[in-house]
Amino acid sequence: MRKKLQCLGLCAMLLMLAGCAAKTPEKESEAVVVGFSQLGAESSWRIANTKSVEKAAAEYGFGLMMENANQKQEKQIDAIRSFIAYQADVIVFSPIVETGWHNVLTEARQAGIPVILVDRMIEGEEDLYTAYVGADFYAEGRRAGEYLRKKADAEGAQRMRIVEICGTPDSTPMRDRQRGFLDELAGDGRFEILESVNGDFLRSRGEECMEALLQKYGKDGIDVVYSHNDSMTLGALDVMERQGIAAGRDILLITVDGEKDAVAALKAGKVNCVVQCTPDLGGDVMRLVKDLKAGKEIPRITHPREGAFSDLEDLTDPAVEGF
Ligand code: GZL
Repeated sequence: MRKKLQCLGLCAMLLMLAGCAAKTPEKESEAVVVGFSQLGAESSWRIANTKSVEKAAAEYGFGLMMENANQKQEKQIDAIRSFIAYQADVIVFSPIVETGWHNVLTEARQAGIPVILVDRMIEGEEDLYTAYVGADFYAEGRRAGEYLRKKADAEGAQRMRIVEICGTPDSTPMRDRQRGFLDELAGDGRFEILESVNGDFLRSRGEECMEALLQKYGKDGIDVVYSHNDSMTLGALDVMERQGIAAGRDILLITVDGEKDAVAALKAGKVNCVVQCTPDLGGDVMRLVKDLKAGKEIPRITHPREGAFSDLEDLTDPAVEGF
């Protein structure tokens, strides 16, 4: 009996070793599993970003476990813990806010799983993530301010009263789009920020904010709306049109993202400046995953190329298009 068991044990071990030996490098790359925690589906930008990550993972032959947190940080934390339990090869996530990640990212580091941030940053904790792929939001804010300075020059405006509709509080795009805009206008006495309100990157909240701001300041009391994303801008546009306000003329509109509807509104003269923020980050992310798994050094920060379109330039250029 013992002999028979020894023989079975030997066969089992041989089969297991054979299985391991069958893994070729190509097979290894197909075996790469990426855990992706997406923060939500709050805007066209976010939906396009999710599609970009999914498409790139498929192109690289990586397995992708994606969890959508529907704007809840605690759901992102749960998702990251599930990726750790599954022993994903790499964790990719877009932190909805910059703080509150220390414990879960420490768990990922203790599990030996590298973390790549996509689209948004976290505050400090530099040793808890390997790389960041996403926009330079501060530069986006400065581009918005630069446009407004040039517009004021072109129009000979001596005073511009600005209301700001902001994105999700404590998020990187909100913080840095505001900081870049204010820094660009600092010291120029022509510009006055009347109020900054939270629109949470949502179209419905953008509508509510615009109604409240018009109620408070009147349509003759506001010269410029600076909105941190197109979704909120399109909501604000709806309100202006309902109230017979000539958006783009009576009140200037500066927006960020560059989705098709916003670029169409620019070409129709209803929006004055669209600052680009590309959602197409998946290719850069998955290239870094591949290099990481190959043991290569990867860049700490990867910013996509971005610019801006405005009514101060030729909008018939075919390059002026949205995503
Ligand atoms: C920017 C991204 C922002 C977009 C919004 O990279 O984080 O979040 O500007 C989206 O449209 O909701």
